[in-house]
Amino acid sequence: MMTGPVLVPILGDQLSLDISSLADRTPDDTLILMMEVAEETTYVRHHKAKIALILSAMRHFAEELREAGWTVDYVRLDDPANTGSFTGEVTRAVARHTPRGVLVTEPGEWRVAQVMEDWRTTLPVRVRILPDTRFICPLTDFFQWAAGRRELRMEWFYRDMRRKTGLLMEGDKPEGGKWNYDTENRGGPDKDLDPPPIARFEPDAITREVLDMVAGKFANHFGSLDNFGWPTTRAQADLARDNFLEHRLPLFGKYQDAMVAGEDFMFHAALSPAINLGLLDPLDLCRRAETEWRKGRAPLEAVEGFIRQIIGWREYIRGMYWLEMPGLADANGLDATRPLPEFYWTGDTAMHCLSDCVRTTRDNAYAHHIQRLMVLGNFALLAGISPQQVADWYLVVYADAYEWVELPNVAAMILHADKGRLASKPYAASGAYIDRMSNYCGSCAYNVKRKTGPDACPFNALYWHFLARNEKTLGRNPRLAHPYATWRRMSDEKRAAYFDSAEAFLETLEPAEPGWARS
Ligand code: FAD
Ligand code: DLZ
Ligand code: SF4
Repeated sequence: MMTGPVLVPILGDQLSLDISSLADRTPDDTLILMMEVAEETTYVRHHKAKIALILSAMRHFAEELREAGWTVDYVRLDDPANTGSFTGEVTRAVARHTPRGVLVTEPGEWRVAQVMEDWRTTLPVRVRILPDTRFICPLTDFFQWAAGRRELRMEWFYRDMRRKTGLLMEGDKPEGGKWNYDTENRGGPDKDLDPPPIARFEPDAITREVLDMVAGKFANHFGSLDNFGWPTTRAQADLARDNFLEHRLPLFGKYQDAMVAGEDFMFHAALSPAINLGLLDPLDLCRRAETEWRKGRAPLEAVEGFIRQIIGWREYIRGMYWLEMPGLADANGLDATRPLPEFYWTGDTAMHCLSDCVRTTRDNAYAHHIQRLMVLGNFALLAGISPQQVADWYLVVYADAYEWVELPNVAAMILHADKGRLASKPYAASGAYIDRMSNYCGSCAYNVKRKTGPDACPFNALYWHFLARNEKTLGRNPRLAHPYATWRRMSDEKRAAYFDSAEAFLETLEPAEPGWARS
């Protein structure tokens, strides 16, 4: 019979003092286990900066816990006894500490949830798995919301979340009379835009040690460590949050869809890495954004847009992940099988929009939403790239990427692999959209106004190729009625020109070497 303290494993993206596994615990009767393990650092070949961020934040969190009086058993990656897996390390810790039970907060990923379920039978002590209360909508509530609905649209979910949290509400009515100010959030790349910089943090001794280790051990992973400045502590995350609220939130709304070459963060928050790690509380962040509006420091359309991303999109995406897994990982509703092009890793393409998006991804482990959706994602959709290969890429390259948030965005939002369970239509767009929302096209080798031929913007012919290719599946979608009517009205000659142009371009795509994403 084991009589030791309760063992509380805390995973790398559970770095919150109010994590549910600690809620009813006291330091004198609890042993916290944190594990750097090869299984997590290499199950995909994460961007170097993503690994550095997570390991540095974990080490800082262990310090924070110790300062708050908790006992932490911290297993480092370079510990010679490290077994390399969560299960191996929890098993070893159980043998070491003979705890009377294991108490853990549910993980963010299906893969790890299966691992934890196994602990119930393989470990010689009782294992309790608690819900992750850092999300505002419990999964049980989400499943109930989804049950029996024919259409699971984010907008309806979002309105319920507004009512539930009271954010931007006046009684039971939305502040300003409208739920959604998206139509006022469509500013393009105006000439004199000068977005204030995001907060960046000089690496301290802990971070420097991790950066050195990552540079050595993961040298052949994608991405650069040169610009590393992500917040790795709660105090830094608070500073990054305040910097955003004060300097960028006021214009966040208007320019949230705009792209400017070299302006890698625009007016976005750049807070997703800290939120997903647990360094920032999403509801607290939304309440602070609301205060900015109530105090007259940020306009309603900016604050509503920001809050919608978090209590709307983020929560909805997480609910959809657990609703649709495990099938979502293999879904391929549009039968897309083309391999991922090599330029997603190298940035080596004459398409300026894509090369700039890959560059910021490599330099910062970050691209903002509209780059992920309407450039990188749109291209993958139009070119018919395999959802599993695209999902692997997104999971590798972004500092904020965990499968629960990456996969629904990739497979469902951009690639329509779920046949429209999440989004009523694919976000397919030709070059005209990118030209309107960015300054990329002015300095591109391709001509965005040209529809076909070798110097025409590839997005133009690919757009029609995509619609034609998927007419059986998408041709009756009411939200695509207009483009399909245009396609059907086109002369055979024009259609053939689009088709040939797209095919000729697709022929030129070099497939990526296997091994970039998974060993
Ligand atoms: P902002 O634009 O300032 O938005 C504020 C916050 O809203 C974000 O920090 C994030 O927490 C939340 N948010 C906004 N949109 C979404 C969304 N669609 N899903 C979930 N949360 C959202 N986000 C991730 O956190 N991890 C991912 O792996 C990820 N993969 C994506 C893949 C694709 C194909 C697309 C289209 C989007 C993806 N997103 C992902 C969502 C979004 O692009 C990022 O959350 C955002 O770019 C993060 O930067 P930010 O903090 O500056 O966000
Ligand atoms: C992503 C990641 C990486 C790179 N390394 C670790 C690690 O060494 N230890 C750890 O606890 N977590 C790590 N993580 C985050 C986990 O992959 C994440 O907690 C699970 O995917 C569940 O969401
Ligand atoms: Fe991208 Fe086409 Fe514009 Fe070039 S012309 S930047 S490929 S949208």
